[in-house]
Amino acid sequence: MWSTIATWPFSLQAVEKAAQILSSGGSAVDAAEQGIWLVESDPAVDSVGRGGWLNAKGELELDAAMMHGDTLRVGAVAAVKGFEHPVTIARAVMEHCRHNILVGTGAEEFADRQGIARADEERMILPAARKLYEENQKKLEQEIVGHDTIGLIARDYSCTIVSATSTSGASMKVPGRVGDSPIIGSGFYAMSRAGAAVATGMGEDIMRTCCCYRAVALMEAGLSPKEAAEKVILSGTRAILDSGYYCDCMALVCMNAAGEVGAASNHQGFVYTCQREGQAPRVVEVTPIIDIGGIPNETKSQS
Ligand code: SD4
Repeated sequence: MWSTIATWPFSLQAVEKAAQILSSGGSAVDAAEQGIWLVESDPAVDSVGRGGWLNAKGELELDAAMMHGDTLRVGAVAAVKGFEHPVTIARAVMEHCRHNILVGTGAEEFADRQGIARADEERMILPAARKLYEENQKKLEQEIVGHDTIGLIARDYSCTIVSATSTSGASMKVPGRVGDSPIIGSGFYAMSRAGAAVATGMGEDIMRTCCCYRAVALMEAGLSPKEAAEKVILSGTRAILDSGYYCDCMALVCMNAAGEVGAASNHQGFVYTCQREGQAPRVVEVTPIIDIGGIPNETKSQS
């Protein structure tokens, strides 16, 4: 049975594309990559690829990753500039590089050697992102909002599970900042015999709690995708709050080895999309397992 799940309502187009590929016998790798392409190119999605949030220097730096659940091979790129499809560079790292993660110019030069096309700044940085950047410069750090990732999991007819991510990361981030999305075990993980997970939310907190590997380990131990996601989000949020710091948004979507899916969030408004063999695509709003919404943020740590 094929199955796919992804983060946020804007992932519906990606899930539908992935479903089309999976249902016609395509691979989970192709489904994840080509699904994510649509979101990376969509100018209406302001947190992924083209049109994404800018960093503190007004540049568009992108993070992406892919993991193959049969081979445990990983490809990830961080702080990449001038490419419309960082997920394709991540796939190329996974398939053709002896390393797991490449950053900045090293990733860009690797992409050139792989024949992946560059995109010029005019296409990638859109007027709305520039305008927001100007407005954000007048704001205090704690007033700046904006980050979201497409994380997508696909399972094909061969029972291979692949996870992949793509994001422009946190708006006004320090140049060179790497979020969770290209970090193995934090922003993504896949092991076909156990399941897969992808995360969205504030990368610094997701990395502190290694959300995705923990969720896959819990599914391997027999928890359902929903139970695993809820346990990880609840315990991670509590651990950060108990340490005396503000905990930012974190959400997870999970798939087990059988292709069943589930999700959890620590805030209102998290939505995922999914589709599996024999079913129509669904858009699902997640009831938070713990809600950080009402928690004051004066303890928030920034540097
Ligand atoms: C990051 N986790 O770079 C990403 C952004 C995100 O919802 O997913 N926000 O921190």
